[in-house]
This record gives sequence, structure tokens and C-alpha cells, in this order.
Amino acid sequence: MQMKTFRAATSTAAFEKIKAELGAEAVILSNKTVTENGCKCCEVVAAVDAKVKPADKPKSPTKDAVVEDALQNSVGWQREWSQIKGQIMALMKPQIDLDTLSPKQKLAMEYLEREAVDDKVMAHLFCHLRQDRESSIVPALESMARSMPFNSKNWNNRFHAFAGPGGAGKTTSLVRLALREKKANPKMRICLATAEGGRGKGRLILKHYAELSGLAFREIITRDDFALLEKESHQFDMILIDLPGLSGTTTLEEWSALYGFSGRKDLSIHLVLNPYYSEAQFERFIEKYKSEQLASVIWTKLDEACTFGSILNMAFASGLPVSALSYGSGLKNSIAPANNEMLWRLLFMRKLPGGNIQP
Ligand SMILES: Nc1nc2c(ncn2[C@@H]2O[C@H](COP(=O)(O)OP(=O)(O)OP(=O)(O)O)[C@@H](O)[C@H]2O)c(=O)[nH]1
Ligand SMILES: [Mg+2]
Repeated sequence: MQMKTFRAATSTAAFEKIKAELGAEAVILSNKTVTENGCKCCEVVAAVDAKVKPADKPKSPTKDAVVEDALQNSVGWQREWSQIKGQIMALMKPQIDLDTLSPKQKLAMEYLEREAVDDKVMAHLFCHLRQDRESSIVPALESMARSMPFNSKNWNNRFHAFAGPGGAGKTTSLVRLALREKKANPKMRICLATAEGGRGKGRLILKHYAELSGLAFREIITRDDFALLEKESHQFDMILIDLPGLSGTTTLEEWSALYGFSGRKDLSIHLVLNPYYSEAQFERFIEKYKSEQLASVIWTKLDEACTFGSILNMAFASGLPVSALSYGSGLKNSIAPANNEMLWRLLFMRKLPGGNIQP
């Protein structure tokens, strides 16, 4: 048996190193938070049976083996299923004859098409409208996209984690929502926690604003730190946790299990997204970030987008409500807890919650 000690900024980073060096068969013997050069980091001791060490395996597979591998693995199946879905939609499309709708309904549908609302949503709306030429599109949209404004009254779970792709605006929206909440309820005991690792930029931002605004600050390097935070959680009314952007194939469910988040009933995870990712990326995010605790979507960088159909597409695909809308990089007046009216204004008028209209 070969044993090795790994150090990294977070448990996630340490496990990635282990997988790369010792392979997926490696067994974790210990996992703890330690201090290195004054910075907290994660130390993991892992072991692997010398017989299955990846170094013993052939290093460069042949081209045929690579192709064979790609055809065998599940990505191939996923792609095939997504192709089948595409073909079903292509067959359905000619059936979606907008001329069978009333002129007002047709206009609304044409508008949504221009906003890059996808075929699945358009088909759903069409089926709804075709039943009654008098019906407005709003009830159909409302049954599809909900909002649940981010504030302590609506969201009374103690723990809130902000997840999403790298650079989506997780740290910024977390800080801005915490400051909003503190301003509305000065007595509220809020804790900002970072799971980003000792050297991350987001960590410094959270620490800075926590100190400036009288909020508590905690770091989560391993599951021990989260267990500690759970123990002292009765001291806080709201704990906002900044998660790192998950790299490679790591999923939110894997990450949550690693840190002891899984199954917690008092934890809501909010997915932070920008409206201008591609359709394929959105599909991937739905897979990567699926979790029982996923509770809402926060849309950021609305001021950099030119269409907002993805908000409807995501609501339809995920069933999640929208909890906040961010529309500027500054700290002030740049995030708003979402409501339905804001969503319809964005979608039909390209009007941001701050009042500006996107070209
Ligand atoms: N224009 C604009 N910029 C934004 C908005 N929200 C965040 N940003 C900017 O986007 C950049 C990334 O934001 P972060 O909050 O650091 O994103 P993150 O998801 O925490 O990034 P990582 O932790 O690196 O994964 C920063 O420069 C923010 O100022 C927004 O609504 N509009
Ligand atoms: Mg961040």
C-alpha cells in the first residue's frame, strides 16, 4: 500500500490532486484543516494499493482505444438523447403554427422567439394558448416562471449557499444581499462564510465587508469547519456561504457530500447564473448543479445581456424560482430581490430592475 499526504487550499482541490495522482481507487485516511505559512489549508492523507497505481497503467492509449472509450461512455448516450430531443422538436416545429393564434397571442410569441426563448418553452406556450384565443400569455408564463424574493422573511432557512460557474457573480451577489438584509434589519445576526480556500480573492472581499459592516466571518476549508459552524449556528439568524466555482467533472452533489452539506434541511442553495451562457452550457449546469437543496436561481450581469429568454428557459427546465436579479458591478443599487413584475419587464421590455432599458 502506498500512502501520501496532500495539501491544498480546500478539500475539493486536495481531492482533485489525489484523483490525478493516485487515481479514483485511492482511499482517504484523514482529512483535516491545518495552517501553512499563516494560511489555513486542507491536509489529506490518502492511500492506494500499489498494484492499482495509475503509474503502472499504460500512459498513452492508442487512438482506437480513445475512440472506443468515447463511444462506450455515458457522454455518448447523453449526446444521443439530446439529439433525439432535438429531432422531436424539429418534427413538432411545423405544427406550431402561430397563425392559428389571435394576433395578440402571435405578437407575444414572436417577441419571445426574438428573446431566444427555446423551442421546448415555445411549444409549451403554444399548446396553452391554442386552447383559447382570448387567453393572455401572462398566466401561461406565470405557471412556468416563479419568483421568490431573497429576504429573510421568504427564505427563513438559516444556511444559504451560493453556487455556480466560476466568475458568475457568486461572491458579489452574496455580499450585496447580506448588506441589503443588514440595512433592512440592523439587529439581524448575519455570518458570511467562504468555502473558497485560504488564498481566494472572494475570501478577502467577504472578510473585508464582514469587518466593515459588523457581520461575522468564517472559513470552511474541510467538513470539520462546517461541522464547527453548525455547532455555533444558533448564534446567527442567517449564514451565507460562498462556494467555489466547481472545476472539471466535480458536481455539486459530490462537493456537498465532501463537506457534509448533503441532506441538511435548513440549507438552501442558490444557483448564480448569467443570461448569456449558451443553451449547451445551461443544459450542463442543470446536470452539474442538480441537488435536493437547490432552491432558486440568481441572475447576474443582466446589464451585460441583450436577450433574457434564458430566464424563462431555465425556469421551465429546472422548475426553480428566481430569487434575485443583479444588474451592475457596483455595490449600490445593483441587486434586487426578484418579483414577477420585474421578470415580465425584463422579458418583454428589456427593462432592468434599476429602470434602465437594455438596447
Ligand atoms: N456588470 C456586472 N458585473 C457584475 C455583476 N455581478 C458581478 N459582477 C462582476 O463580475 C466579476 C465576478 O464576480 P464575482 O462575484 O467575483 O464572481 P464569482 O462567481 O464569485 O467568481 P469566482 O469566485 O471566481 O468563481 C466581478 O468583477 C464583479 O464585479 C453584475 O450584475 N453586472
Ligand atoms: Mg467568488
